[in-house]
Amino acid sequence: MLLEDQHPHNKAIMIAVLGKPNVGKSSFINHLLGFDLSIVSSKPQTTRNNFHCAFTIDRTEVVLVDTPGVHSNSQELNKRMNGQAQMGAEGVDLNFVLLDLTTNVVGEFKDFIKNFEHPLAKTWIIFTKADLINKEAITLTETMKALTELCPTIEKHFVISSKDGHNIHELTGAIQDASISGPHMYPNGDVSNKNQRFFVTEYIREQAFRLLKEELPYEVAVVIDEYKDVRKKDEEAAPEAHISASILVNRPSQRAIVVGRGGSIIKEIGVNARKKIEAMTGGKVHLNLHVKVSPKWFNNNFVLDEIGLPRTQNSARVWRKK
Ligand SMILES: Nc1nc2c(ncn2[C@@H]2O[C@H](COP(=O)(O)OP(=O)(O)OP(=O)(O)O)[C@@H](O)[C@H]2O)c(=O)[nH]1
Ligand SMILES: [Mg+2]
Repeated sequence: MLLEDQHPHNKAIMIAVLGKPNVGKSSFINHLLGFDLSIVSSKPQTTRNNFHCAFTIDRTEVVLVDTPGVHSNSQELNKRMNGQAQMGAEGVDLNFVLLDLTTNVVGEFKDFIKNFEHPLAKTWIIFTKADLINKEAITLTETMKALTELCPTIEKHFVISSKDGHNIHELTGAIQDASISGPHMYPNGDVSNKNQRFFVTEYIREQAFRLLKEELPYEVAVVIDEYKDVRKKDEEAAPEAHISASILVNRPSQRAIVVGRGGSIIKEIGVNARKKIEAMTGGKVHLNLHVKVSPKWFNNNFVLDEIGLPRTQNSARVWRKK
């Protein structure tokens, strides 16, 4: 019997989606996937881990690797986030470097290259947020010349918008043409190499990014304390999950802000995150949130390992709990 994932007409491609923080990497991925898998916020450095986001177009499987925005920062958390971007680009067939058209794209690209340690293999430039500029007025000839001088492996460029879908169809056609004959990595309909526990922590953190101000979202991490799938006697019944998670903050004063007056903020985080988790699991979710003070968790090996950020070459000797 011919296995569907090994059909001779199957094609596949893995693409790293790279760029500076806030250029629209996760929004772009969600637009191509057709649903909001990856978390998005108006604040930079929302994505912290790299992970696969898979979808198919006819017999072509496209695996996009979402990555944290590349930036320079000496904090251990940020070093590991940059490490995730480098790792996300390892072994891929193609790199997409996203540049936000509302910024100085050549300057931003220079800054990206400076902080991205490895030379880029085959690369396409994706100019994002085209809905925010006058598309008729842009000419990219000089810009592309400057970018190609900085990175000779650039092959193509596209001007897109994840808000109104501008040029997305042309881009997916080009992705299909660039894909290679081979088996699929996610033949059973899985969409990621990360599990539901990971996305639960992301959907809670997404609310923290939306509802908390200034530096606070950057000093928040989420860890799962307990995740229980409740087995129902009736096999047809929708699944049910009981989840307890801790929101870690750096200082006691931040705990009070995250809880909010009369528990209002943590309640809003919980209600919004639960809706998204239920949409993912397709069943009822009981979500219990606690706020814990974990001083300088962003320099703590144990916490960083727990949230899926391994040490990198640039990691400092970091503080350990005795
Ligand atoms: N108008 C407009 N806004 C966009 C577009 N793409 C992304 N955005 C907005 O840009 C902001 C950042 O988007 P993200 O997708 O989180 O960016 P990112 O590159 O993944 O950011 P990090 O994970 O922080 O590196 C959000 O407010 C998005 O709504 C676009 O095509 N048009
Ligand atoms: Mg992102």
